[in-house]
Amino acid sequence: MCIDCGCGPTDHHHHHHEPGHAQDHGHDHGHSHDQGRRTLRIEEDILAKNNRLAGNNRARFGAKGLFVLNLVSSPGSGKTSILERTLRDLAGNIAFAVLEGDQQTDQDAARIAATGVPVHQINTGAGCHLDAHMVGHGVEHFDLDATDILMIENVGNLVCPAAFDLGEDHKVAVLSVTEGEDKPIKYPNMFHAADLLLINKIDLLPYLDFDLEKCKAYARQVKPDIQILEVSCKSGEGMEKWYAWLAQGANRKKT
Ligand SMILES: Nc1nc2c(ncn2[C@@H]2O[C@H](COP(=O)(O)OP(=O)(O)OP(=O)(O)O)[C@@H](O)[C@H]2O)c(=O)[nH]1
Ligand SMILES: [Zn+2]
Ligand SMILES: [Zn+2]
Ligand SMILES: [Zn+2]
Repeated sequence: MCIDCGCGPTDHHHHHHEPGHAQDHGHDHGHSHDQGRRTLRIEEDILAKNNRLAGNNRARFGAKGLFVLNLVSSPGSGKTSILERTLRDLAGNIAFAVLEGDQQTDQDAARIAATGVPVHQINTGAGCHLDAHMVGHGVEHFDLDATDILMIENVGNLVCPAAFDLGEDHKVAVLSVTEGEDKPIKYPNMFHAADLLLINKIDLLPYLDFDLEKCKAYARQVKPDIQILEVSCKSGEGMEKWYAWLAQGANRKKT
C-alpha cells in the first residue's frame, strides 16, 4: 500500500489505463448530454486527485529544499539537449537528478545517463503527459537528500501537460525557432502555465524567417510576467543566463 497515493503494488500495472481526458474517448460518435457530463466529472476527479498528489510532492520537495522544474515543449524542441548540456556544464557545482517522461523508449534516459547524472525513465504508454502520481513514485529512485535540482522532462506535447501540476516550482517551456513564433498564442494554456520560456536553437535564426520579437510579444500577451531567455544548446549562446537562473532558484530553495 502506497501511503501518499493509496495505491497497492498491483495498481501500478493499471496506471496508464485510467480514463484520462477527452482524448481517451472517441469523439466520432454522438454523445448524449449524460455522457458529456460524466466525462466532465471524470476529468474533474482526475485533476482533483492529481492536484492532491502534486501537493504531497511539493511538500516533500520543499522539506528537502529541492528546486524542481517541469520542462514542457512540443516534441523535438530540445528539452533533452538542453538537459545534456546543462548537466555537463554544471557538473560538480549542482547535484541534479532527472526524471524522463516519454510514451515509449528509454533513449532520452540513456542520453542523460551518459552525463553521469542519476536518471529514471517513466514510460507513459498511451498517456500523453506525466502526472503527479508517476512523479511521486519516480523520485523513489533518487537520494533526494543528495540532490539540489530535480529536472522533470515531460512528454513532448504542448496541450495537456499544462493542466497537470507535478509539484514543481516552475514549468519551463522550451520553444525552438523552427516551430514558428505563433506557438504561444496557439497553445496559450501552456505558455500561461510556464514561468520561464527558453527560446532554443537560436543558432538557426540566420536560416529562418522566425520573428523573435513577435514571439516574445506573443508570449507576454498570454503571460505578462513570463521570463524569456534565448539559448542555443548547440553553440552554447545564452546558456550562462539559464545557469544563473537555475543557481538562483536552487539557492532560494535551500535557505
Ligand atoms: N541547431 C540546433 N539543434 C538543436 C538544438 N537543440 C536541440 N537540437 C536538435 O533538435 C533535435 C531534437 O532535440 P531533443 O533534445 O531530442 O528534443 P526533445 O525536446 O527532448 O524531444 P522529445 O523528447 O522527443 O520531445 C535533435 O536533433 C537536437 O540535436 C539547438 O540549440 N540548435
Ligand atoms: Zn502509487
Ligand atoms: Zn527529449
Ligand atoms: Zn495527456
